Amino acid sequence: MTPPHTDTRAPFTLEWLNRTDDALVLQWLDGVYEHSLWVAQAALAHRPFRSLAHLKWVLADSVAQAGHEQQLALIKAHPMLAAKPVSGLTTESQTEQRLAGLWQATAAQSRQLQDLNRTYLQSFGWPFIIAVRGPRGLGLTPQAILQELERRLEASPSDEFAECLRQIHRIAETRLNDKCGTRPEPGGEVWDWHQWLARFSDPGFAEKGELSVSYLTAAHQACAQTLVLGMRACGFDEVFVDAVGNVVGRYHPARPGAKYVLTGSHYDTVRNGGKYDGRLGIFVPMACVRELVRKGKRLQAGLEVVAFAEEEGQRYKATFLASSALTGEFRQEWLDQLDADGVSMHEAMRRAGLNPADIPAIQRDPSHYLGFVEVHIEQGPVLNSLNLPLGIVTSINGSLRYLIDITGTASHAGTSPMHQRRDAVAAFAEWAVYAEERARADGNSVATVGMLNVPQGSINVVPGLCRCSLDLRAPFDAQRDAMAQDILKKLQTVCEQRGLQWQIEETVRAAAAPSDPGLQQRWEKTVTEIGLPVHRMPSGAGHDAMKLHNILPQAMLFVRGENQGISHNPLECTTADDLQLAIHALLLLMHSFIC
Ligand code: HGY
Ligand code: MN
Ligand code: MN
Repeated sequence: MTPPHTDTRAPFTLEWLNRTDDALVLQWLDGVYEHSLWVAQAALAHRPFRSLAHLKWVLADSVAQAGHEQQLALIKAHPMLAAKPVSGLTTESQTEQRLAGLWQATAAQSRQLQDLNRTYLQSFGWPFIIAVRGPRGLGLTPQAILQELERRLEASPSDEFAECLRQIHRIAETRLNDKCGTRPEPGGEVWDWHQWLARFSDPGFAEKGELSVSYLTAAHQACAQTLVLGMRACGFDEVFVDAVGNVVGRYHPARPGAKYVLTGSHYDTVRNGGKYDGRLGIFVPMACVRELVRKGKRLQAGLEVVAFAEEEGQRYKATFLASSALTGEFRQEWLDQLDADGVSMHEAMRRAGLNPADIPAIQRDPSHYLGFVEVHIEQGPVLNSLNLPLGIVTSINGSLRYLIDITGTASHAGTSPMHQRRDAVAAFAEWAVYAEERARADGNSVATVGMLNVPQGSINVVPGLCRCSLDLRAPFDAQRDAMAQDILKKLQTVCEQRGLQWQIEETVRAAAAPSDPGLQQRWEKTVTEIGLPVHRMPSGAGHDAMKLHNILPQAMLFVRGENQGISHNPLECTTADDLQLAIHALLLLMHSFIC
């Protein structure tokens, strides 16, 4: 019996895959992993496959379980990327390289590709591998491929080995999609929505093609308007902007008066940040509502999606201010905070047409909701290293943030003897190394000085003032506080020993937020229903969910990041396929509420 899917127009059936003898299935899977049928053979032992997502994970995990030599052989089985059709290329590779426009590369690009390939091979001992169809699945440009090749030349051999395997699994994923005649939609459209919203960026970043959207800037307001239009286009029953700039969409339940599930995430970004942090948790539920509207379907629970206007704390010291408004924790004194240009939050709101007097009315009545769920890109390497598209968050780490001034005496760099200096930077350096060591000692705590400067510093002046930030996080508040106590005590000791002064302002105190067991189990059930293994993990990053935690049960779903999960960085990325799975998971979760 010939595989029904050799004609890719035929619908893929799991039943065929699970019921047919090995030889035929292997014939069908041949080519998914380049010249490496052993991967499919290893995967067959894990039948029955529960879904296409499960098949993809089993194949990837079969490679993960293989030894280093077999993995290296798999990498080496791939052809060098070429800017022209070369003999020996598999049909799949030819299709992919053609799709990427590699064969239309300019002569200069071809030469550069050959040179970089050669350098890469000499550096690592295996060919450069990239899924040329890219995270969207429609193909990278030759220029993008060359940029990636140049960037990855700087990686460590171990990171590059892992990245090549990830790229091979991504190649296999798109090949399997082709074989099954499936497309990750609407995941691909949602991927496009992220690119679209990233067009808006603040001055000083936009010109460099970097993404930075701080609270209530022109770019931020353009994002808000785009989200309003997007939610309306998806078919929400109500769409409005509230007094702190949150964009809210509500999709009513089948029965008037039934409760809502609250979901959402933030649309502001860090400076030169990624396109998916926050926004993914807005677009995924928007796509869910659009799917429901297209089917004319109402669920037992309503869905309220909040695009939070501010979470990152970039423009003002206050952070999570938007979700704080929903929980009734917005502090009036925040309105007097000034940004770097001396513009108060109150003034920024006035300029944006927002009325702070309306902020108290934003507070939500918890009795109207079943809970808060947030879908968020992982912002870390775990899911990427496990070849898992989705992860279940067990708890969000507690965090503390401070702004610190270390004050010594500015003096002549040439005439001030070393033993008579009151050097603010030297004091900072001694303290910062301790802070790193103290956090590392816990094993799962983190301490970060993300901002550091010497106001009015000069090259030939001993620094009299050093200004920095401090971000401390740990899975449990007691652990976080013990670390903070030690690190701040050390600051005092260092300053006293060196005869310096110090000032410290706590700007954020966010308690650790364990997931609600019931909501977490619902996420786990959706991931199981999708056919994937359940991986539970803490969140090192803070999220709006930790604020909603104060008034509602909450739980989060993580989506795998590409480029080893890097985040708060323009390399932050996820794929159309993983977005598709996140949409599927949220729809399943929403259907699970009987109320
Ligand atoms: O810092 C955080 O963890 C979040 O991205 N605001
Ligand atoms: Mn962030
Ligand atoms: Mn975020």
